[in-house]
Amino acid sequence: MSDTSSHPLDDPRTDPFGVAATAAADIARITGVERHDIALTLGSGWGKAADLIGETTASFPATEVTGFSAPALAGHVGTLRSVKTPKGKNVLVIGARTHYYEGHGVRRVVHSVRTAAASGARTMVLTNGAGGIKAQWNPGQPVLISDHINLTGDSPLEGATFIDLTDLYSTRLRDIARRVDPTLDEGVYCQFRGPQYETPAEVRMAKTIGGHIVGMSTALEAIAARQAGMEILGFSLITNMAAGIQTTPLSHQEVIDAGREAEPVISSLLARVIGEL
Ligand code: 8IG
Repeated sequence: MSDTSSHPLDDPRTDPFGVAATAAADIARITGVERHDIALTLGSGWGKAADLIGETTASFPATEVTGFSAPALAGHVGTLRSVKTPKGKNVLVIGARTHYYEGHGVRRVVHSVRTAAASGARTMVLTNGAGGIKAQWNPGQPVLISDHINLTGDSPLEGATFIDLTDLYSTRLRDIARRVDPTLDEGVYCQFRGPQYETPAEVRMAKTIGGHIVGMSTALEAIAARQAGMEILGFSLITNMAAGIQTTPLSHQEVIDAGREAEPVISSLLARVIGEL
């Protein structure tokens, strides 16, 4: 499904950072908050966290902000919020993720991250629902992302932009998260293009090359966040064991159900971690 209306990021002559700056100005105007300190992208299952982080001072459809697209999927809420933590930090909560598999190009995928950076955020917290490869994990379990393997064959960087990705998922922030919950395990996130889930053979490949988590969102966003100079914390909710690790077929409904069940626990975990940032 392609829409025929023009989008500012679809014209290759447009500067994506200029669009992000305009979007940040929109957010400052709508929220009355000049700068945000932390940005949080909510993936499947993480939606309730926003309520626990602090006081929501503004909540508005992402479509009111330059360059944001309407959500492609029910369960992916297209709302942006400004939340003030008890310590007085302003958190921009992004409930509207554009996925690579929507086919709108990587500029639109990372627009929310670039907008968050342009809004002042120095910390980017990325959450997602994903498949688990490690045998000891169970659906409903949150894990930290320690590193990633980008299997999309694409990048948010344009031209000869050589960006270092060492410690992309900040060791410092992971340590803070583990202080809040010492039981948190971590793993390497493999981003597949999707939208189909993997074959069992693809999951075996991911495992062989060092992957522990399979998903469709976070690696491209993390690269853009690093380019913008942000410090990154990544969480995956294991909603299902990856294909072939679990013997039953994967279903979107299973993913939704696991997310709903885990939501109270992981949301409070996330809120406590953000309170420590
Ligand atoms: I939720 O098993 C969720 N997202 N690629 N594989 C991939 N993405 C996912 C999966 C999964 N589960």
